[in-house]
Amino acid sequence: MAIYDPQIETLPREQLHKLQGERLNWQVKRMYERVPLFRERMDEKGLSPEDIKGVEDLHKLPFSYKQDLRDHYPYGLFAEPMENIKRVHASSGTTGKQIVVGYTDGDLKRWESCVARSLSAIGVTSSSFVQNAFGYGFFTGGLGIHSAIERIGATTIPISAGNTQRQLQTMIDFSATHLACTPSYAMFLAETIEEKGLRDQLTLKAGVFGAEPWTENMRQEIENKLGIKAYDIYGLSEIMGPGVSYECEEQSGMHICEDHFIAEIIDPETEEVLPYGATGELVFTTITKEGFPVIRYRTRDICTLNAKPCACGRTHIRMGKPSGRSDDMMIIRGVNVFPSQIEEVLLKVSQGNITPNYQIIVDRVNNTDTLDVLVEMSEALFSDAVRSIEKIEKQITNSLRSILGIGATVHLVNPKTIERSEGKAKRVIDKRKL
Ligand code: DLL
Repeated sequence: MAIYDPQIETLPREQLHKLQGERLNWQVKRMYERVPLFRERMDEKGLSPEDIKGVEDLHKLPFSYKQDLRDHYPYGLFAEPMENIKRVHASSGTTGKQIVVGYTDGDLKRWESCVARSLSAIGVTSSSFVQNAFGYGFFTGGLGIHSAIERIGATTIPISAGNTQRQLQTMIDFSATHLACTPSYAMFLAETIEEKGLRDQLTLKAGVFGAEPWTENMRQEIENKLGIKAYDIYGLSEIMGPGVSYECEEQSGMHICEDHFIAEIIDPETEEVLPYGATGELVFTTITKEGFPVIRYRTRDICTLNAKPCACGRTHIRMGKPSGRSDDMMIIRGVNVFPSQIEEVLLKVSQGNITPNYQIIVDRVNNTDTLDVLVEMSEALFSDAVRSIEKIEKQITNSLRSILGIGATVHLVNPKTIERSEGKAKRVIDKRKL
């Protein structure tokens, strides 16, 4: 598969490190002059831009947080005058007021090139047809992918998310070779294609999916049902949008565009920087962003970094699949519970009996928190004459109790009964907050 920007994507690490240092110095100086909140935080630490000589000094710099964007809503953290801001995007997230980010012309071009790296890595060329089923609008998925398809010179099919019948008709009639959307929507499309027996009419070769956590299990299902290769792409609005990192043909971690972003992993409690390979919270510093740059931004995404050389030849480090966000944590009967823990249990007991479609429902009944886990059984189990449903429910309940330390009620439900999503899946319904 072609490397979009070989000079940068395979730059020897010492040179990359040097480039990052130069860009970091530029950014810190510029933000100190232009972003009052950053200057205040530097002053509080008794730091001046001259104290930052290179990447080795990064750990001295103050962190930044999602709350900062809310507190300075909408434009308070921009580092360019508004006449240089060419586009804004916004994200409402699952909690709280929406956040707004802004891009200069240069930012939009750099974003395009990062996503173009991802699309090239999955085999998109000027003769491809890319069906872009990410939502267009404030969400960065639609327009972020769109510009890169145009940049590569492939044919864009800008269908946006939703309207599944039309998606399938278009995919077939317009000979789509590549698909971009959330993994949950890809699963939904794949199931519908299987149900309608349309697989033979597809010309799809590969797809790029992201914007939410997804498991290797989901990857398998999408690849098998659609007969394609399914690649991961990661990003967040605060840093840029899709394309902060992307998978290559090795499908073993996502290469971070390190010429634009410096990644660190920290212990979210102690804020200590952890070595490569350790699991912790991902923190990003944007070293080329003009409109809305951030230093040491706490993403809340939990994952690992891998600095081992990749067989594809790219030198940029890889991040593992984020397993979820540290702020996804629920407190149930006084116990901290992460959706990813529940997902892990489901993966372990799966063995072809259950599908990756599940939903967690938390409620409060008679002043006690309740936890219900709904999991769709597989078609095979559904049509199994012996139907060992109760046994599997019990097995999941026991595993959940030993991992979470609290009881949960597990329901194996019929295939295709959990609501499907056209965008990011809603895995948790916390009725206590409704
Ligand atoms: O989801 C940007 C994006 C669009 C990425 C299209 C990939 C494809 P936000 O809406 O700001 O931006 O949400 C960002 O989504 O902090 C992660 O928690 C999660 N996320 C994004 N990509 C992945 C992924 C877009 N590949 C938040 N795997 C991030 C796991 C992901 N989680």
